[in-house]
Amino acid sequence: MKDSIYKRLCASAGERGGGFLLLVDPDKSELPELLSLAEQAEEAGVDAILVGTSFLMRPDFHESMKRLKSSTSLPVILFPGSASQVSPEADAILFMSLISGRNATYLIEEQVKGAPFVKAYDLEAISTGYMLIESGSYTSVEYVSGTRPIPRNKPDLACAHALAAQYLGMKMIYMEAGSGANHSVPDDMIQQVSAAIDIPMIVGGGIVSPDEVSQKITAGAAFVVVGTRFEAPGSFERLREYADACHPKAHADTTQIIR
Ligand code: 1GP
Repeated sequence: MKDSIYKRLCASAGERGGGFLLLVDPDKSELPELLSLAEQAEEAGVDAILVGTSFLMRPDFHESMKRLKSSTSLPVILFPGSASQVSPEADAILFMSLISGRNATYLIEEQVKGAPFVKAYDLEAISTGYMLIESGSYTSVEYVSGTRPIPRNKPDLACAHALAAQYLGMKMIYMEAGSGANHSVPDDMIQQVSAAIDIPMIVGGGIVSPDEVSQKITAGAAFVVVGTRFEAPGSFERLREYADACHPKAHADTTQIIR
């Protein structure tokens, strides 16, 4: 099975202290904006582009993916809300199971529907335990998946879920507060889960500043995902600050060189 993108991202995150994944939601941006964002991402120091949404409403999704893929040399990784978002125009897919929920559709059914396409398109499948964490509001992913999140004051429950994913052989944990969440995943929960597991953790949802990115990395996230913050036209200018906050070791080295 292919694993080169996973290995490359993990190696880079190890060297630079973390990795920055930019989420592009195909339902929220027009094609020219998607392309412009992808073009600027590489220059800004983004490690990879995630593409996905809770509920796809874009009829030209596959054509848009093709244009997006040809506009960047960064890895393009699918972050699908369902099997209908498996596209041949990507390098890899976060092959996720919504392990915090008890809805068989998102635990295994969509995966069964999507698996033949992942194989046919020769996508690198990165097995990921996807955990929804309570964020202070009712999010799209909760509504669409019909699942309840893990309470934000129950890190022990989050640890048990993450460990189960690791023992099932999953390669990553994604702790998700939900797109546009009021509150991101709590730092103490990130700390406790990252101490409990040996696989890399992605953290996303409701992260709105470089300082918040730094806090998630310091707490133990290997990768931080930001999407909503860069959906407004012209918001790209601060992309580099977010990427730098995800790469504390690279930043420290540069500072030393300058000194
Ligand atoms: C959502 O974790 C991602 O699935 C990113 O969330 O859009 O809130 O940055 P935001």
